[in-house]
Amino acid sequence: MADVFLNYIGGEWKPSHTGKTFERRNPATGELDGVYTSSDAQDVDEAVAAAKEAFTTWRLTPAPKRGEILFTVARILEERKEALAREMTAEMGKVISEARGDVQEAIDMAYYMAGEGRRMFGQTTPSELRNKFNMSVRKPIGVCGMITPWNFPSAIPSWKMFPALVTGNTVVIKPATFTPKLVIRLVEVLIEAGIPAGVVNVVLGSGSAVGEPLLKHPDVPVISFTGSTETGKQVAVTAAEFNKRVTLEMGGKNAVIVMDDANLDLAVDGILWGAFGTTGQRCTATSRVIVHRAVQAELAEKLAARASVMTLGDGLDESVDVGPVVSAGQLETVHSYVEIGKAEGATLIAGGEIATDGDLAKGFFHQPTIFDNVTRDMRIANEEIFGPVLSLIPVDSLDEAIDIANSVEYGLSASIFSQNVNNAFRAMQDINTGILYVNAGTTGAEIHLPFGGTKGTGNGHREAGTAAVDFYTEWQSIYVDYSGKLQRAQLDTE
Ligand code: UN1
Repeated sequence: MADVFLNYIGGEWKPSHTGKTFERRNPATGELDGVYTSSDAQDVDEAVAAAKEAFTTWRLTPAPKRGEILFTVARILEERKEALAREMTAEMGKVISEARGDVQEAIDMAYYMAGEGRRMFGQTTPSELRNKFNMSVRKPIGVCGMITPWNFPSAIPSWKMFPALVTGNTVVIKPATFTPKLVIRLVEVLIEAGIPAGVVNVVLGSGSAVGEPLLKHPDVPVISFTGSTETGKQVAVTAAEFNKRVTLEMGGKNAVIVMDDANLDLAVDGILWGAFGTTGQRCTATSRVIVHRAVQAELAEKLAARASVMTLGDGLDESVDVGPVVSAGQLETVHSYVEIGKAEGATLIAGGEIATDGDLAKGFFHQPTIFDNVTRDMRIANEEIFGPVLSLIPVDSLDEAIDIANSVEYGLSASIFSQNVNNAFRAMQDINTGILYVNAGTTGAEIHLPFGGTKGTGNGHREAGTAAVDFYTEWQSIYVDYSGKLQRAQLDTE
């Protein structure tokens, strides 16, 4: 089993009892990238039991000490950043510069949550009675089940694990089957940094064989899920049956508004980065450009010119702009939307084809694609594509632009390019998304602010920043009466 990556349960690397494996191939080259043990409910039971046992001591480990382990995690990740980034590119395809950014996001989160070990602020309040002391403290909840996606293989697992750990919870994580390696690497770093046995457990395998039993396990009171809206809604329904606390980060259909007074060259930079970074496979990707008619033609021309010369290829080559999509299935989905856009009558102004020249034929490459003259009711203007396809929707006013920006079922990220401060503040006030940018694209969230979305994107929770600390803790309000007599609140007041 030497070449098979294993589960990590109760402080030991071990194969699943199923004896089965699954493999992952590099989406740029088709080469074998890793073989993984393929688990099921029995492995989940074992991992949850280990996490439950470890919770009894980890919850009492002083929070600053837990934070120090995360500080060490950050230091090790810094040393290993380049190696991890290279493994990430080989595993899921994003270009190497962006893979470095993904690891950096985990480093940032480790430092942030390390500091949280010395904060975890609660409240003290006055009492309405004399000789009585009131306070609220944060308590860990227990075993947290985490189901993570493949598009940010270091960042998103770190957003979930580090706040859960610093606040005293234990973890069972099921990484996406496309990116188990990067989560294993993260756990190796946690082990080196001194995380005790059982505090973090990894179970590898599919959503149905591992994710579902984890979701339904009675000893897992917390579930954190990032993935599609379709699956997320089912997660919410199941979690509700078991009265679990659940955070959902789901789809996006993020819009950039370009007003007639925008700095167009800046808008072009922001849009291309937002639309084609990570090959469009971000929840926060720019997939709609809502453009004022006065600048539509000029913007379309500039975008098409730049998109058409972007270099496709293996992301390990520093000169490559756009890597592959993650899988054959994803390539098919992306391309089906190109056909849908054409059939709906949108004007194709860049790309549109699956790319198969030379070595590209070995991987899953799709040309950066732009449609112009898209209307608000078209499917390509409403459905999440999760690939390098961008739609330009012309409008006559800011009111119309904001109305269209808000008209989709999702509410993750949006942006406005305008040099008019009044337009910017109108957008900030009236756009209904969890994240909003002014004069930047729709991607680039930093880990110290809440991350998440409104409407179909989420369920009201946020990840990152202090919002994550809220999610992974339960409040306990404590009243200490040192008067030596019965004092009845609301009755014995002065
Ligand atoms: C995601 O797309 O799921 O803001 C996460 C961004 C990144 C995180 C994206 N920092 O685009």
